[in-house]
Amino acid sequence: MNYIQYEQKDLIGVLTIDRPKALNALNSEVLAELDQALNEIPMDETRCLIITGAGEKAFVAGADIGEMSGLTKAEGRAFGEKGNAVFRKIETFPIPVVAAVNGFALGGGCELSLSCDIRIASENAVFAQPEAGLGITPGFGGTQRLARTIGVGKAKEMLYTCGKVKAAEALALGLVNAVYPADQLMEEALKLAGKIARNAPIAVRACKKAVNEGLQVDIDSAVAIESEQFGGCFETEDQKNAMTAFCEKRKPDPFVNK
Ligand code: DAK
Repeated sequence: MNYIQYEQKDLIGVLTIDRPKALNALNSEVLAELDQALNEIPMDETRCLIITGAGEKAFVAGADIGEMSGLTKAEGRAFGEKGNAVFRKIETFPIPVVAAVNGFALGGGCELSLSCDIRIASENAVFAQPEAGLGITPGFGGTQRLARTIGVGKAKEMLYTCGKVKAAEALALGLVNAVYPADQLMEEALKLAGKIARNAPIAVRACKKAVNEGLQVDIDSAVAIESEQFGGCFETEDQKNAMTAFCEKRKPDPFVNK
C-alpha cells in the first residue's frame, strides 16, 4: 500500500494514514487502501484499533480538494458514498476504534475521527468542518455524527461558520475524551487501547454493538438489544472464567475471546 501503514502491537492494531505531501488528505486511493487495510486486520489477534495520521502536523486535513474540485454532481455523490461506506465500516467495526488525533482534523478528517468510538487528541489538534466555505456540505457523515456527538447547536455552529475548534475547546465540547502533549499522544493511545484489550473481547464487542444499535431506536427496542447482547455473553469461556475467578477470590486467567 502507498498511503496506509499497519503495525500490530500485541493485541492492538495501529493504522496510520500516510500521505505527507497533502497533510494526509483523503483521495480515492487513500480511501480504497483504508478500506482494504480494514478488511485485512487480523481480527482473532486484535482487540482494539488505533487510527492516526503520519507526521506531527495533521491527522487528516480533509478530503482531497484537488480531486474534488472538478467533480460532477454524480461523481460527487459517488465519492461521498465511497467515503461513507469506509467510515461506516469503521463505526461498525467489531472491535473498538480509537482516533489519535495528532494535528489538523478538518472536513473528512474530523468526520473520520467521528466514525471512531473514542477520540483523544494532541494539544496542537484542530477540528473543523470547512466545507460550507468550499461550496459543499460535509459528505462523509459530518452533518450526522457531529450533531450526535456534541449536540445540535454546537454542531450547527461548526457547520455554518466553518470555525476552527482547538484541542482544549474540543475537550470541553466532548468532541475528544482527553488531550495530551503531542509527544505523549501515541503512548496514551496505546495505554487506552491496552485497557480495552485486557477485557473480555466478546463482552467489549457486545458493548459496542449495544451502544451503537441502541442509539438508533426507541428505548424499549434499545434495552431489548442490550438484553440480546448480554445473553449472548453467557456460556462463553471468558464469562465462566471471570465469574468463577471472582467467586473463588482470585484473578481470572487471560481472556481467550471464546
Ligand atoms: N486536499 C488536498 N491537499 C491538501 C489538503 C486537502 N484537504 N490540505 C492540505 N493540502 C496540501 C496543500 O495543498 C499543500 O500542498 P502543496 O502546496 O505543498 O503541494 C500541502 O498539503 C501543505 O498544506 P499547506 O501548505 O496549506 O499547509 P499550511 O500549514 O499552510 O496549512 C492547513 C495547513 C490544513 C490549514 C491548510 O492546508 C488547509 O486549510 N487545508 C485545507 C483544509 C480543508 O479545507 N479541509 C476540508 C476539505 S473539504 C463529499 C465528500 C467528502 C467531503 C465533502 C463532500 N461528497 C462528495 C458528498 C469532505 C470534504 C472535505 O474534507
